[in-house]
Amino acid sequence: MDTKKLQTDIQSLKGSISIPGDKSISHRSVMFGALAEGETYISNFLPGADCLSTISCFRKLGVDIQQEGRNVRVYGKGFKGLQAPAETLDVGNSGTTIRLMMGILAGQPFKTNLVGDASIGKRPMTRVVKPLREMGAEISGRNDGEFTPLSVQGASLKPISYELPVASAQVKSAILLAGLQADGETSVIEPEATRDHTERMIEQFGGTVRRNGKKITVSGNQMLKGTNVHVPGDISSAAFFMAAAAMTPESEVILNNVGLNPTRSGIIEVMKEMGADIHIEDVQSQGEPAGHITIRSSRLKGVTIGGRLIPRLIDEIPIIALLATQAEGKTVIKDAAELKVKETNRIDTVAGELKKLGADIQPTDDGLIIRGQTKLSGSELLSSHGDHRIGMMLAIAALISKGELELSHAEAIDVSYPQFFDHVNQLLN
Ligand code: SPQ
Repeated sequence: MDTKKLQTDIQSLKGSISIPGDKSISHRSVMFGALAEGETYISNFLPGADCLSTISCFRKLGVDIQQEGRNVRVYGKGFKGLQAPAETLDVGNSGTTIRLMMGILAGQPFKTNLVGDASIGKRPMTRVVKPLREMGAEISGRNDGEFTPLSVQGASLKPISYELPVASAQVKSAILLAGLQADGETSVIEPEATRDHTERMIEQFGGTVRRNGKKITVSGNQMLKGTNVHVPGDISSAAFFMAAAAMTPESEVILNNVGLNPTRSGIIEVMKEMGADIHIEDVQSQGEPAGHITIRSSRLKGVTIGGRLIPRLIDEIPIIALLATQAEGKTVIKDAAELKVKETNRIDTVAGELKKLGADIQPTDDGLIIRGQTKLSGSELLSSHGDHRIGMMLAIAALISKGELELSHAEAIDVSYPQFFDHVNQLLN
């Protein structure tokens, strides 16, 4: 366990940084690269712990993957070329790895055992297990497959039409990945639109996907072809510096090449509504839209966030909660009960940790209520609780707090942003 002294009470943030590659897209580029025929070259890959877990799982399935920092070459085996692993696949802390892998493994003619860390052991898997069993896979695990360790015995899959009970890109993607191996057409109907990187990537690798409102359909037995993927910067990582610059006086920060996929960019709309000064310059992109974001300090006001906006900013809610402590008036975050089943129960961890700094924040059944503006200060030990997004939110909270602050389990940040503290220091100098 790493305990890290945090920088507190800063004057301003200035400068520009290149945000590391998007975690969701990095995972998928390795997965599709492995399932495609031929070679895939990935640039600006995120070498965070979660994406490295995905690489390690595919190597155990017989896929040759060369990774040097942000450059990755995947020598694809096609859907029929994966090998039965000699060992259990360890997904570490990564929900995306385990849920999408299950969709892939459901169609493979062998049995695979899957484990993860203690946090993965508490995250619900029935949401993926149920549709994959309907398609014909045999899945067993603790509590009838609700939790890891899990094993997946793949089969020849039947296509299904499946209405998702929760808005989840991971469940949608698992079903689509299984659907690509099924005999016929598989559809997923979403309650609200979620991130569509899987759909975009099917097309980028030469496959076909049909979208009709909230219904997404793929046909089975498609052949995917290896390609070049340039991963844009992760808006979920950029969000920490967008918030930091907006909250600290006389700040101006430029974040280069950030992914601006509309299914992920809810944070920009919310911050604009709060009064943030944000300017976006679009850049050319292949597969995924991207741009440079300039953000300056400004006066902020409270907002209400809920409904279909939630899946578009679900991972940014911890940092939005911090931002709300610096906004005038009340911020209400609702319809976000999914936060309870992330790396931690993010409703409880956000409220509990920000209270240590004096924030006026109340957890609710499906979100948070925050009243601002509060000057933050404290001396109690802060904790990431092993959750990267909580760790980064607290490091940004410290920047605007008075007092001497330390963060325990700071190593969790490596899951999605190993360069995070270097970038904080870069913007302070
Ligand atoms: O991979 P993991 O651990 O689930 O990561 C998180 C995160 O904060 O980085 C969630 F805890 O992001 C998910 C996100 O919340 C990544 C993701 C994806 O790549 O498809 C989709 C979202 O999860 P879900 O459950 O809504 O599908």
